[in-house]
Amino acid sequence: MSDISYRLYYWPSIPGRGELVRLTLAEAGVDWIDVARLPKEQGGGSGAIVERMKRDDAGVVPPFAPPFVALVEDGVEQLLVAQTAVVLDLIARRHGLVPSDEATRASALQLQLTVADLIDEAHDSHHPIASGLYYEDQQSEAARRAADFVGTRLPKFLGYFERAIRARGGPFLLGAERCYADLSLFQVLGGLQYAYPRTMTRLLPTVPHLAALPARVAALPRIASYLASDRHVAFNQHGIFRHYPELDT
Ligand SMILES: N[C@@H](CCC(=O)N[C@@H](CS)C(=O)NCC(=O)O)C(=O)O
Repeated sequence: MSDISYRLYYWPSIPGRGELVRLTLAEAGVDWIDVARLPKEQGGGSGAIVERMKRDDAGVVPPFAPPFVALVEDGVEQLLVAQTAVVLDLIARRHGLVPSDEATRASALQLQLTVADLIDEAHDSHHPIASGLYYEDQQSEAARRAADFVGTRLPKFLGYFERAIRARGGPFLLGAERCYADLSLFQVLGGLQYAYPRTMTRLLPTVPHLAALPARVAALPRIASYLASDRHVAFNQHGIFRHYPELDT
């Protein structure tokens, strides 16, 4: 049997999209190195990400942004993949986190990409003009955008995931078995709870199947031990999900 491990490249101090990859690697039960969280003298730090993105290796499509992952088999790097949904699909297919039939695999990817859309909109609710500007420089636009997010878009997304769980009988997105998209949805619901606690307290009772999902994911043995480990990165005010009480109306 070949020896498989992964090298994850993601910003060291925020959970962000990197946490979706960590949850998937943890549930897959594989070894991974969190490259940027290694000390600089061991090739870590954010510089390692930037350097890797700038490399023009023949035959390798360069990543545009983290997270990206290198698959290492028997000590040899086999491939480098970016875009969270593609990364998760790759890991999931190799380690049994998604059924192998084409229709179900496509459904999982559909759900994952819808989670990605929600992540983008959650981010844009506090940074609607530019990621590179401070929140304080776009606060009035953020107030307008967040009002639409909590009033219209978030209820629509949550209602959609509630219907999706019910469509295949639950309790997970694809039915009785968890898949990688459940892990991402778990992370996003946690992020929304962190960023918009008042709104989530109001909305969650309207989506009971979805509201029950986080406890089920957190109880998966590998996820429970990952969450208790120091590999897990908690939500903070620098990530995609930020708590600004004035936006949580
Ligand atoms: N669609 C990409 C988005 C990647 C992304 O926006 N990454 C963020 C961190 S979570 C980043 O560092 N972006 C840098 C940039 O867009 O220039 C994915 O889902 O992986």
